[in-house]
Amino acid sequence: MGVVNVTPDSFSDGGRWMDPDAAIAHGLALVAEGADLIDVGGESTRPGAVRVDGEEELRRVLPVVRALAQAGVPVSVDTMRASTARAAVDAGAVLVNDVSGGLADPGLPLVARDTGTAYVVMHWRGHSVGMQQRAIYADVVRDVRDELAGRVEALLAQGLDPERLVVDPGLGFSKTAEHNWALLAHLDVLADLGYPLLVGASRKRFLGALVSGTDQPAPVHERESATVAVTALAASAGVWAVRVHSVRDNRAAVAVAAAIEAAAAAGASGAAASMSSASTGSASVSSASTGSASVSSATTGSARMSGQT
Ligand code: PMM
Repeated sequence: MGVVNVTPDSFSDGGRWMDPDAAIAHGLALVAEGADLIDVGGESTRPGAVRVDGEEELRRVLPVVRALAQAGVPVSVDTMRASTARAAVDAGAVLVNDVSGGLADPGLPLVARDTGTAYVVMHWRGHSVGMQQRAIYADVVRDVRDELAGRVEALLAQGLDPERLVVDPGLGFSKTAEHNWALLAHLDVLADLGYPLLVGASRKRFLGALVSGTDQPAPVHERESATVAVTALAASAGVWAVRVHSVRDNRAAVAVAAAIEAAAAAGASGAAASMSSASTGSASVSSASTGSASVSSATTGSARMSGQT
């Protein structure tokens, strides 16, 4: 999933794609690099960001969603507003990426329900202002899993189609670096919820801190290699998609994970005892990607995670 933020203030690409023509060209360039899906957003969600009003958000995203959809690109709309989601779906978006998981605007999941659009349920505890004060967990992996399970249950009660849900741990949203790493270390626990997983680590602050080795994170443009490493490991863990700002190298990382998975599976059929642990490891990838088939086809027509960036 390639990101196009039509915002002046996103931490990574803020201000670069405010002009609709530039945003559309960028989306097409990401597709040329290998993206299967383009996520278009008009509101920054970085820590401390102030909300943009609905009309302005719509003004930013709609021409971009419409043009990309008309060009045949599977488009996702990154929004917390029902009105924006509705207009974007009417303009051709095939997925609604709600970082609030239905908490910011209870009408938003209903747009997905009523239009049969796929829906991303991200783990979220509140809006960007004050978000990091909510980064308090007894056990972050268990708490995020349980809170996501609660959201999924509520969404199913609202009538959403379980075949069209994707869950996302929401890295960086009310989470410290330590929380993000713990969640990445236990993607299997989140996959056990039974839904395809989306992971958005791209260029985030915790990667900048890792690269610099200090409290002062490395600048955004120096976080790409770490992003690609996360992508390889997340793909190997069986995620459905990664949400990234730059596609080419992340696409290669997904291909590496898929090639190793295929080799492990081939080795397992040769039945050397020493291969059994590798093949067991790959089994979860296969089942996670099998589980994602319906969402993949709902959004991109693509069969499995190895094609998703
Ligand atoms: N992160 C951002 C925005 N939208 N959506 C999902 N599903 N998951 C994420 O982790 C996520 C998101 C913030 O990053 P950006 O400012 O670069 O878009």
